[in-house]
Amino acid sequence: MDLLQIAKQVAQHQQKGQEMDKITLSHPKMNTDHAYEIQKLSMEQAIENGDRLIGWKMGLTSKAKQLSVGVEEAIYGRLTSSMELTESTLHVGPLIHPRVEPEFAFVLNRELKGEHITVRDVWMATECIFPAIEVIDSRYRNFSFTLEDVIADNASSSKFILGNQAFSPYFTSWDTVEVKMRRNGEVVQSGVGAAVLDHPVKSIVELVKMLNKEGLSVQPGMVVLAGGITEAINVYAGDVIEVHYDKLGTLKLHIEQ
Ligand code: OOG
Ligand code: MG
Repeated sequence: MDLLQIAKQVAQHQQKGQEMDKITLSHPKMNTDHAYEIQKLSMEQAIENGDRLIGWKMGLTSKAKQLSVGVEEAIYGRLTSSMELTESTLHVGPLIHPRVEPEFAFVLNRELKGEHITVRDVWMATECIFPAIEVIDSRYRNFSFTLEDVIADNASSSKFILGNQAFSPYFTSWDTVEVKMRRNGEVVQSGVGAAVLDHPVKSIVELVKMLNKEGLSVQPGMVVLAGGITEAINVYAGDVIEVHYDKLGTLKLHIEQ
């Protein structure tokens, strides 16, 4: 199995927003180590083309999300500068079948690494937390994949947007924050912070442990998306998405062609 060759193909499909077949169809022996290596190599392709690694994301951190995609394990992906939306408009023309989900984004002010990382270490290293919306867009047909496929496709990462207001980590108990997502005024998903591994901070602990196995760490200044608080919903040009985070305000995303 030529991992670099596969990674180049994945990178192309990600850049062009084109569907592809599951890698496991042609490489049934691919395991999660191979898959994370493909993820790393494909993101290195993007970085060679001018993109920049700015953080990490956790995915499939809630039971509901695991059930909805049939994958029962948390995964991580890489966030780059080209994924960050700086205005509240998402253009779906270049994407395949985008979905959006509410998340919390942690911004770290010191390195986090090692298998013995604790919740306390994460709090001490958290500069601030933002309410966020993640846009996922699996490159696989029908958003259908195995654990290995979704890891190789950078955990379906596509875009993300942070709110304008940063909050102190001590502002609230993040597991109790209630979240409501509206599409064109109608509530389509609701959830609470505890959906993410009982408390979103645990997702950062989990990430650091997973990265440690690859000899990697979270760098100061990086942003980490902790994982979807509700299930993701499909979005189409013309939609207006509003996510209300109790006590933290509302994020809006205009979906355009
Ligand atoms: C995998 C990515 C999931 C999350 O927050 O759970 C994810 C997928 O569902 O395509 O980003
Ligand atoms: Mg997500």
